[in-house]
Amino acid sequence: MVGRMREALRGGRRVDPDELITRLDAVRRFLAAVDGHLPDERLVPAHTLVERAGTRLALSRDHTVVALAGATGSGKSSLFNALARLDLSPVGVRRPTTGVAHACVWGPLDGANRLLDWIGVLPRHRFIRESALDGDDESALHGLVLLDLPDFDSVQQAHRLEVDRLLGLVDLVVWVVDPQKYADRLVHTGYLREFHRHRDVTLVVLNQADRLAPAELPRVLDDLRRLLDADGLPGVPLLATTAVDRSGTTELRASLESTVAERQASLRRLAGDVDTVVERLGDLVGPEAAGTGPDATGTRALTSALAGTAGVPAVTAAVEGAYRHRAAGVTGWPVVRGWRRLRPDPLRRLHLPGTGGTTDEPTEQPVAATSVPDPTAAQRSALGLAVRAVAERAGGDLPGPWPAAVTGAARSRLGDVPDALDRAVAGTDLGVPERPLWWRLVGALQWLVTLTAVAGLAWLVLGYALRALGLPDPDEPMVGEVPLPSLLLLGGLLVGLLVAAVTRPVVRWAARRTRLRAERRLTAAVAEVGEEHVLTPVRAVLSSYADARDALRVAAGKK
Ligand SMILES: Nc1nc2c(ncn2[C@@H]2O[C@H](COP(=O)(O)OP(=O)(O)O)[C@@H](O)[C@H]2O)c(=O)[nH]1
Ligand SMILES: [Mg+2]
Repeated sequence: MVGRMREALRGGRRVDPDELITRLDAVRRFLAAVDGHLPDERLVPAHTLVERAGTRLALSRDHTVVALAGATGSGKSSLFNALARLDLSPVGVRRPTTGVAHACVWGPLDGANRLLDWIGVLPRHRFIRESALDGDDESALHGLVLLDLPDFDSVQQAHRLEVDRLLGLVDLVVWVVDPQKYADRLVHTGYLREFHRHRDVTLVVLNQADRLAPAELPRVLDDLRRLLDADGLPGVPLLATTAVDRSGTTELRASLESTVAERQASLRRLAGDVDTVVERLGDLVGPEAAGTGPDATGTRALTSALAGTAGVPAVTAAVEGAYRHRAAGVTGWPVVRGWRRLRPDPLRRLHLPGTGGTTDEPTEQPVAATSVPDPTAAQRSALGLAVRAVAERAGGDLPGPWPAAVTGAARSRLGDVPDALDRAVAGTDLGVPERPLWWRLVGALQWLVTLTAVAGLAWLVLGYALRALGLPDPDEPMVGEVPLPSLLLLGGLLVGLLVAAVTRPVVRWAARRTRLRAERRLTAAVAEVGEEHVLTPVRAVLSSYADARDALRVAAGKK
């Protein structure tokens, strides 16, 4: 019987300490990855586990903390005393309820003391087994720290809370039930079912077996076994004990001896805790990894919304206008150039720095200096929609609270966007030239032909004047059939018109090109604002998600 018992306990999985530590580290990594992205209340059990496991593993691997838990009067204290072979814990008849745990330590108390400090058993409720006589036949239990818990069905809530707290800390739980109350709903639904992930650190004893007729015992044990199966605890060791009889605890003692010898209970307990935590966190990550980040469509839409908000269309229209305005000022017919220059330059009206072509002023200008029109309400809401859309496209398929985290990240720096856009526009070299060489050449040509025409005109006027005054009229030189002064005047005028006719479409074409170049540069600048203020935060959340997912997979014990 004892042999079978040992087999039953050894049947549980072996937990490799290194593997357990790897899994716990993965839970820690998970918590670091999701920090700030997921609601804290979902993470409490994982935080508790990480902290508790770290302490438990650091304290003592040589001790096995076993708790006797059960309802009032089931015989926990009697079993505690019987196992300790001492009358240490107050038994029901004298003191029906105690709100605190009592501990008995087998072996030297030193190492166990820190463990008990952590568990929270007061020094005056700690007992040591070894110093009290008979060293040898107790040596098999060396390393056992046995706890007599308060009743979990106590009328005092403080006692029940204390039981719950202690059940979270111990390595192995011995559930003590008695023939009257073994089917009690509270123990099954309230406790045993909750422990189904801790099957291999759970033991059930039917105490007060002496109160049953020998023929009845197997029937009650069968019935109890059935209930345990229904609790999700199939195969947990189930023993019958009699606390008032010395030989009535032999089996329980043997089973505890093998548990202590194995030194697996604390590891199994924590492994079960990791299982529970991982299972509860399971819905926070999906089966598939998320995409790599915001997609091209969403990004394009975001950039164009940002461009609208930044007033890029107004600036590029001004760029084209400014090019034509300036070109006309330099290449136009000299007679009307001055008049043209009186009209304002469309780009200078925007007070953008660096609009003087190649001779750029420093780009770090005060933001408020530009007069780019403020975004309209429609543009602002278009930007809001684009930000939301980019977040939804990037994180919409993620499980649980993640889509909200992605959207939150996308919007997190929206307040800084207007200033950043102003700086981006102000800092962009729009590439509108002041007086390129070809303008000046055309301008010079225009001067030349105009002067030619003027010279011709003057010559003609002079000829008429001389004739009118009856003075001798010098012979006008002839070019073919045409007198030279008329040729100069008409030719000058004609060539001037011709140069203007040829220049105009070239200027228009060059203005459009300049506008497109400015548009490209501005788009790149506002795209960078989007990258920094919207896409980077989104990517950070997605990468956290990937980390969390990976960590949880490791925590689950999967390779
Ligand atoms: N006949 C019999 N009585 C028991 C046994 N175990 C405990 N008792 C009695 O049951 C009552 C409650 O025991 P106690 O150890 O205080 O139960 P606790 O409330 O679970 O700590 C006491 O009167 C014990 O003497 C047992 O195995 N057989
Ligand atoms: Mg008691």
